[in-house]
Parts: sequence; structure tokens; C-alpha cells
Amino acid sequence: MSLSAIAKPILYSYWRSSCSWRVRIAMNLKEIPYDIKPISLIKSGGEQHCNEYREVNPMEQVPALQIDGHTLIESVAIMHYLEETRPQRPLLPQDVHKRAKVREIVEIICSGIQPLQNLIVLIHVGEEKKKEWAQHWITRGFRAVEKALSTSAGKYCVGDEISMADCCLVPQVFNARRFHVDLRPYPIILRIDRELESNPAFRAAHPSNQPDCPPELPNK
Ligand SMILES: N[C@@H](CCC(=O)N[C@@H](CS)C(=O)NCC(=O)O)C(=O)O
Repeated sequence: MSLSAIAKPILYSYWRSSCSWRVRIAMNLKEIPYDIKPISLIKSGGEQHCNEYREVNPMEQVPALQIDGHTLIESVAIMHYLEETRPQRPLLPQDVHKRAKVREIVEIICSGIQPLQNLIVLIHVGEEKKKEWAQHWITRGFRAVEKALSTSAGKYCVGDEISMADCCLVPQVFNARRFHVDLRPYPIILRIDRELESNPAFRAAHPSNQPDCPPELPNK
């Protein structure tokens, strides 16, 4: 086995990136030790755009994960890789219908919400309109997530076991709050977010607990 295959995984991450946060939660839940390599999405116009990082992730986004001698990109694909190679503490239910529900919620958030309020899109939309834009798409998506949860949720998004859907939901709620989305119409989303707030894997993955979180931030 090559040295790179047994090296500690390296996660290219930005403290406030919801996509990096999904992977941090999954790694923590599965108790996989890893090092963080911070990529600032704002310093010098964004380190994600520099030549060196483009070699790691040609999409010029975080996260990227170096693991088992491979470099992986795309947070959902990474979570599936972790699930398949490290089945301890499963992030997908055994039941096929429940699995479909997990994937459905993951898809709504990761395809239907986050990409529309991502930094590069908001820059394109412009400073003046960006808050309203982000609120519109998050609200639209959360309506669908809340509806899905009305039949799937137990203690967590799907039943009583934490799944990939929870790894995606919590960071998206943080984004919603950042853009001052009114969350009162989504009581199930709020309940699950509160439930997971104190979970150690989720706490350790929180932006305020990241090495690149600016020290002047409140609650740091
Ligand atoms: N589909 C990708 C999306 C990654 C993504 O959008 N990352 C954001 C941070 S959450 C980013 O790096 N944005 C940089 C930019 O927009 O320039 C994934 O799930 O990993």
C-alpha cells in the first residue's frame, strides 16, 4: 500500500462553506480523523480560483478531500464514498424507501437550494439584489423540504437515525439565517436543527469551531 493511501485525510474547507460543513459532519459522525486545509473564499479574490487549487478542484469550489490516495470533489459524492468505504455509523438507512427519502431531501438542498445562493451566483446577482435572491430560493426549497419531512421525519430528517439528509440540512439552515429568511413556516426543519445543535459531531463541524473562523466573530 502506498504512503498516500494510509496518510491522514486532508479536507480542503472554508469555515462558512455549507458544502464543506456537510463533509465535516459526515467525517465526524464516522469518527474519521482528518486535517483541515483552509481555502479562503474571499481572500485575494478567492483562493478557490488560484491555479494551485484549480488542480485540486477544477470547479474552483470547496470541499475537496484527499483520502486513500485519491482526491475527491463534490460533497455528496464524497459522503457516498465515505459511506461505501467506512460503513461504520451508516448515513443511509437500510430500508430502500427511507434511502430514497434521504436522497430526495439531499437533492432538494444540494441541487435545488445551495447552488442558487452560492457565492459565485450572488456575486453575479449583485450586492443590491443578493439578499432577496437568496431568500427567494431558500424559501422555495425549504417549502419542499418541510413537505418531505412531514412524512419522513422522526427525531431526524428520516426516522430516528441521523442520515446524509441531516448533514445537508443543518448547514443550509445556517445559510438561511445568514440571509434572514423567516423560518417560522418550517417548524419541522427548526425542530431537527435544534435537535442536532448539541450533537458533538455537528458541534465540532460548526463554522465557529473551524481553524479558519475569524477570531472576532461572536460566539467563537
Ligand atoms: N456541488 C458542490 C458545490 C460546492 C460549492 O458550491 N462550494 C461553495 C462553498 S459552499 C464554494 O466553494 N463557492 C465558491 C465560489 O462560489 O466561488 C458540492 O456539493 O461540493
